[in-house]
Amino acid sequence: ISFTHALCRAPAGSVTDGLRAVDQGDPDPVAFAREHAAYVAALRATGASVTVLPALEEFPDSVFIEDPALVLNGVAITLRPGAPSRAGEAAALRPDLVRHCAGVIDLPEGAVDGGDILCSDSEVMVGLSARTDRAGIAALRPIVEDLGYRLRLVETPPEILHFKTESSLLDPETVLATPRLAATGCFAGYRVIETAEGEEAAANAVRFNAPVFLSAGHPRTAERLAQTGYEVVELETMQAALVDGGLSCMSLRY
Ligand code: CIR
Repeated sequence: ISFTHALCRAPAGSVTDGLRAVDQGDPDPVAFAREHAAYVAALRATGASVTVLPALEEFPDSVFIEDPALVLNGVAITLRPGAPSRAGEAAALRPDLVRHCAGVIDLPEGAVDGGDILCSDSEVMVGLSARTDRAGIAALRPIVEDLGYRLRLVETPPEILHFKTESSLLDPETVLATPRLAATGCFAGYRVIETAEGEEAAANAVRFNAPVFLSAGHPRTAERLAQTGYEVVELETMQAALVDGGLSCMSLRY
């Protein structure tokens, strides 16, 4: 939850071709750029140094920079995104990871999307999903353990894109999650704050230094967090939501 740096990637015009489970219309690249700029500004306002990498037109989903890599203790791991149209994003990002991180390790096989990885201080939870398979998790395990973390395999319920679509870490002991993900029992040992009914999309939040960034339009969940003592800052995610993205997907935090 305490970060000095973030890497983001500007949304491409081709984000209109981004993957989505249900089509509710294409995102508007201009509005997306505006939302993204507000997101970057909000991260910077916490005092972090935020680098915005140039848009990659050949990868419509590349604004969701969290999926092709994971940074642990300043060391980057290039992942292997499970969607064919996104597989090349890790190689495209790699030179920037070399420049900005203390080292780069490549996941050798299998499929893992960063959106399926929830990190706390001590453990890295990795959700099996349509994008993340057992071979990828098995390959990731020794890398994560070498970096001093425990890896725990969890299940992403089949109707959810990514494990973190419906969960985020609020502090070392506390997770924000949807009732359906919490009901799987995967957060045993953590305090769980559930999103309010009808506000499931709020679960993809980001604790980044002092504030918790929450997707705008989820007033009852915002209220729950504020009452628990968190500083809540709301950010618009309407464009990202049209292509199944949220707040955590748009940065690599370290
Ligand atoms: C995709 O389907 O891959 C993108 N349209 C959305 C990725 C969202 N990323 C995330 O939850 N980490």
